[in-house]
Amino acid sequence: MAKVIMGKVRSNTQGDGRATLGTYLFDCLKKEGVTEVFGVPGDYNFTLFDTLQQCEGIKAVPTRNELNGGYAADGYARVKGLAALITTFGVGELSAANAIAGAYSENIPIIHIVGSPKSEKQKQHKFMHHTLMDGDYDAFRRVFEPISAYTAVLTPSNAMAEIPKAISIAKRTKKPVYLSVALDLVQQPLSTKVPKLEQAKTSESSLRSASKQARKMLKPAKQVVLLSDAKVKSWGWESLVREVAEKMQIPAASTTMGKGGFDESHPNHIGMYGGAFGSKKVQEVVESADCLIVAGFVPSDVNLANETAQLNPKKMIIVQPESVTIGGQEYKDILGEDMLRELSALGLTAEPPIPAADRPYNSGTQLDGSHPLTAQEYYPLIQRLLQPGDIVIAETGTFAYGLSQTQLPQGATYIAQGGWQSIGYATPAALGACMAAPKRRVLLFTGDGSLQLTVQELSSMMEYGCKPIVFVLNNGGYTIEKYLNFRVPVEDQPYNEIPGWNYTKLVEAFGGNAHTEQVRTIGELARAFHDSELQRTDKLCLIEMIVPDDMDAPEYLKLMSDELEKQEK
Ligand code: TPP
Repeated sequence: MAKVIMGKVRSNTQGDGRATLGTYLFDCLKKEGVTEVFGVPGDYNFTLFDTLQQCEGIKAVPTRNELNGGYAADGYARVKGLAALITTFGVGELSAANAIAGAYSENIPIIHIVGSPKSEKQKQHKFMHHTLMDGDYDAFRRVFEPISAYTAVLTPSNAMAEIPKAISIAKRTKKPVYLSVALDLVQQPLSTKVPKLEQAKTSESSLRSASKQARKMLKPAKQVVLLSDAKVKSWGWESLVREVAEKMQIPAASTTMGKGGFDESHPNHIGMYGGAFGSKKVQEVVESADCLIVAGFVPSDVNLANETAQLNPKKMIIVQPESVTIGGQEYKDILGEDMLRELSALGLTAEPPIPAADRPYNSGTQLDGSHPLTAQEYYPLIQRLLQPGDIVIAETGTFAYGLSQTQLPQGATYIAQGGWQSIGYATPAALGACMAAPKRRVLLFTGDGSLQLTVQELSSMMEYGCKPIVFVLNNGGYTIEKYLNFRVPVEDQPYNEIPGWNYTKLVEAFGGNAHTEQVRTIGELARAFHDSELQRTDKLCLIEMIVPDDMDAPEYLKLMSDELEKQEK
């Protein structure tokens, strides 16, 4: 990695060998495997950055703005399990609020650290820059309260209690936590002992009752199906859900938000479930099951395909991180992982053979095709080009819906903001993913409109030696929005058009050394991918996919748009 802030000279203590608030904070993060901290410096967080600069084994990764820093932290946490972000008081932290709220919504743990003005100034309620000029120093912490699992204002006397507590809450809830610290307190020595933290655990009696009830529902069931949803990924249950399907010999499908949580190359995986918008075959299997085990359920409009999903709660076993609901009855104080292990151990196996998988993109694509790019052709091609272990990042827009229907190879990590859907997320998230796993291949798929929000992070990626392959879908505007606003003819939606940028020239403007190609046909896309594969060993690659038909879109999105229009009438 070139030029990332470096400076590994001193140990993580102050001069006299004692830990300071700052060194303790970064030591705690390091113990959790966080070795990169995203963020933007400011005069209220200089002591945080200066301390970080001197810590060994953990470094700052500055981003071009705080929103991007938050998204990068999110992408990093999706690969490494936990991330950290440093912002400055008011202006910096509020810029990161969208990313933090997204992480809250999507169950991604981020330790958000805010540097605030000197404690004396705060006590005296002075009107300092970056404040609301009303002396209220708690205003921004309150902004973060509903979008963080925990907030605390650190001092040298509470840091040894608050920092481990905040990290433990972030890990348990998989949500962001907020820690603010005054500029002058970061380098002060600590003055308390670490209290023992309570860990969440399963109530044995509750688990026994749930297990008995589950057996009652499962035993007479003829067709049992597993549905793997969003929280499977956040809570790291990938191997547990696979084991349930294997031990019970049942088919498994994934929801849109849960994509990638169940190994899609596994013989029990039958495809993606998307209510009326997705595969009819998968819909039939899931909805006709007489017992449906749903792991990590998030009953959102995205997952329930705008309420077209027909899932009967009376036939469902819903396994959540700290509870289980069976046929509508909730059992509290059960860790989801314990319930999944229990289901695997029940010794119940299904009779019928696993139905054949439905993969919309398994049809062949002519790689030498010389006609203009269309979704119908490029998604099957993309699916063929994916490799085991890839990190695939899909931006909100037509790409997210199209890519949700691909079959991922084994060991692939799929990153998308399934529910929060903030455009601009994917590019900085790709920076985070590259930092978290420098040896893995990272493929970023972004629309042109989304890229225009957070494009600067291409420059961070080149600066720090990241080598993703970036696919920019140039369809000249917000195509997905044109599908979703069916009330008005497309010609009357000039607000859904965007300025035409020269995407391949961006990398030059950002001062980087990248390999770029512009492609207009499926044959050119296949060749560009092949070239990028050779070039990406030492540089970022950017492939601009020029699609002449601005209404070209994947089938899933078309069905969704039709259904939404019907529902509106
Ligand atoms: N602002 C934010 C921060 N997030 C949003 N989701 C939106 C606005 C609304 N929105 C959703 S998708 C989209 C917009 C504006 C357009 C995406 O366009 P593009 O990236 O070009 O993808 P395309 O659909 O054209 O493939």
